Amino acid sequence: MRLSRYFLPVLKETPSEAQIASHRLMLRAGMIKQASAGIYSWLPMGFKVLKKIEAIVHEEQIRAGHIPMLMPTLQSADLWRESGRYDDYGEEMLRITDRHGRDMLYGPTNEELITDIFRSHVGSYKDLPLTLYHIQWKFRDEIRPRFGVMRGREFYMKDGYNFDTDYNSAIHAYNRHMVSYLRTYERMGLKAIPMRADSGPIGGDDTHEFLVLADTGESEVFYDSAILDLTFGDRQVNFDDRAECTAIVKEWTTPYARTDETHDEALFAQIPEDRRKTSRGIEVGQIFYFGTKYSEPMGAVVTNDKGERVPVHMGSHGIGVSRLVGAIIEASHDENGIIWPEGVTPFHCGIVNLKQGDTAADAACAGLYKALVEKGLEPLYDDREERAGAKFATMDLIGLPWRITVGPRGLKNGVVELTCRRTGESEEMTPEAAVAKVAEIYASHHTAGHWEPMAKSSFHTWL
Ligand code: 5CA
Repeated sequence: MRLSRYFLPVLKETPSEAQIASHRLMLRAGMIKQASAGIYSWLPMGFKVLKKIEAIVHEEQIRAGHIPMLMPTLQSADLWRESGRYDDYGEEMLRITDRHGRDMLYGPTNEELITDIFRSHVGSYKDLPLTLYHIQWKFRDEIRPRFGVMRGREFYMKDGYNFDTDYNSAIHAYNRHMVSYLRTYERMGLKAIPMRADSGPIGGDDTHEFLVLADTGESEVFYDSAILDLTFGDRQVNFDDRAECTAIVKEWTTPYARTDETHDEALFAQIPEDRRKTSRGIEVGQIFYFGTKYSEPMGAVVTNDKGERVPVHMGSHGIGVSRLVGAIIEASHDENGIIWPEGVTPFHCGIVNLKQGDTAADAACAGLYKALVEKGLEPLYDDREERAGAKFATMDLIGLPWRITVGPRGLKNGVVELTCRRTGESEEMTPEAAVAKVAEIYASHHTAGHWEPMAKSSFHTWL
């Protein structure tokens, strides 16, 4: 993409309404524009990051054996009356009446709708286990929408629902989700810690939230710092293997980690003092096992292997896709702007032409652009008639992990400059060497167990 042809409405001033770094930076980098309180338009660069995050979520869900689908945003109130949640959900639910006077609502989550689909089509244990998920807009009329996309009213969420014949298989589904979430967040460059939490309006006893540590997080968390040493890395997991998933869950849930809702001072006190940590965290996902809470009242039953009709055991599993855009920035920025992790960056590499109109510089930039594209990468070429300082400031603000700077002086010696956004370190090298190095960095990122070959699906083709 050439910057002169893109739509990147960067703001010079720091918007006064934004209280936290991610909100400020998303506005300044022209990623979002508020449409009304807690509701945002996603401008091209914000949309690109959102879709990159969505693609990782899809890939990891599919890898774990879960099946994508799509449910609508508007739902009929009747289903929610069946589960009893129409009245329980309260003011957070946006209620709408259609022209026939029928009660509708903008879905805050989808347990009822998915249970209705299940009961209409599945009747035997032979069709289980089954996990269906979708990524769809949700609406919760939050009393205090704030921090930009972090606590929106309209937000984008992955919600998955497992259906199993008995407790043990449902717990395997719970564990499988935990394992796939660990992979998912790590691919986005995040450390998200599973913490025992409270289930709120979704219900059930077993629930973990995934929290990214950040001073601006809304949750208070307590943990054993030993958990920070755990990494998922490039281990290959057989998601059908119960023992393997259980072992990984045990590894991550043995060190103490809880939100304030479930915090236990006595247990906490047993951790060696230097490892006892209190901090704030951003909740980027939550998994629940709630058994037959919805299947029983809504009649989602299957015939088991003894010929008995039993309600299915269910759980639901959410990832805050739009919140993640803010959470990643919160975890990865400096005073000059965003620093995208390689896994979610909107463009892989920036190209800055220090002297637009100079024949040699223009040609070198065009050559770099072509070479990067041939390596399967997407560059953003700043080809505007701007001062070098302004171009660098824009690149730092929008946070592409790598930048190649091209100027007539360097070209006389046959070199360009490759700069790492995270460390600020620059190195001079030939254009060919710069392209090879950037390509190598992304190739190793994609193959380090994070992106081993999968059947290409339609999710990849248009990103
Ligand atoms: N049905 C369950 C699991 S699918 C559910 O709704 N879980 S949830 O309430 O925990 O939401 C899942 C994730 O959505 C949260 O972990 C959080 O990351 C994100 N989320 C929740 N509310 C908001 C909001 N107002 N703005 C942005 N993201 C949100």
